[in-house]
Amino acid sequence: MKVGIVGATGAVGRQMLDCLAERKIDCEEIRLFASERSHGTLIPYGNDQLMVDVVKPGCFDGLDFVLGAVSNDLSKQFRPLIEKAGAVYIDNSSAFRLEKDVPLVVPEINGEDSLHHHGTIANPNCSTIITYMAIAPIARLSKLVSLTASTYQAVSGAGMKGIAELSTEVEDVRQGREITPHVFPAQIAYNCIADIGSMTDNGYTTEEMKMLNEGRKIMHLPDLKVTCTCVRVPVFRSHAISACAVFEDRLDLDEVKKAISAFDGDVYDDEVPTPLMTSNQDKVYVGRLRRDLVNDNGIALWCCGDQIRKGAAANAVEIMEYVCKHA
Ligand code: 2RA
Repeated sequence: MKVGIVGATGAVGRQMLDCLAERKIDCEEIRLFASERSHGTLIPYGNDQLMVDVVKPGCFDGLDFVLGAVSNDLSKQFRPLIEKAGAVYIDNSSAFRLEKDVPLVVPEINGEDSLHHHGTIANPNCSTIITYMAIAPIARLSKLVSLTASTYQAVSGAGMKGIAELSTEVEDVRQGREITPHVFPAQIAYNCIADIGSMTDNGYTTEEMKMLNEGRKIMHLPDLKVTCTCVRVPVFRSHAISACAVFEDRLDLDEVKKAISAFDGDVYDDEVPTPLMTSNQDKVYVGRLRRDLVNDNGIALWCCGDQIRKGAAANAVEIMEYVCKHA
């Protein structure tokens, strides 16, 4: 298999490369692409080092898959070149996620959808992936009717610059220096910011609307009702979500726990999962399962997952594996 990664020097791009190595994916060739600034950079891969190139005419020729970890604008620029070269584009941007002909896939939930692609497959938003990984096994017991969620999102969701901003601000506070946020809309050190993405007309942010729109597509539930509040927290890695889901039936909690434990990619944990304990691994941890005290058919839970891995890079690599295995 010949694989390319665009945006190879960012947090997600680097993790994609690590996932290829960890999963021992048999790659005959790997081509890394990033901006002019990173041209010539060497990135370790197993016992080798791979050199980063820039995107130029013909650079995708001969590749089977291209994994994308670039902005929406760049993704729109690269998609036609990748499709023209005959490679399958697995895109982590939000540019095409809601397009009818672009499958939006979490392999454990709707892997089948990836087989109906027309050249591009979209990776869902990170907090959306982690939340529905927790909800999907329950939705197989009874139809999911509605979801109310609050997210606690790590700074690395905003990439390397998000990590740098939290580190710098913690030091600035320690030294008594004035804080000037650049990446987040307010100081993130010792703070929480309920403002991720940009504001939309209905008072919800773009990040919050992804939980609704992407959730409906992944779950094949066009009428699913979702209310979400997305919050940035001073945590380096791994997003956490508090979710309350209402189903058509009143479910037995032990059955629900069993279903979550049996679901590929999930771990049910009677201890309370935390971002720290769920960082740098690919599973989604679910805990605090209990009956909702507002809705008779509601279930409340807490879940955590590494958003650079399962919320982005690992999910993209899993999509590639799924397509290879089933195509
Ligand atoms: C965030 N949703 O956490 C983004 C990453 N995809 O900001």
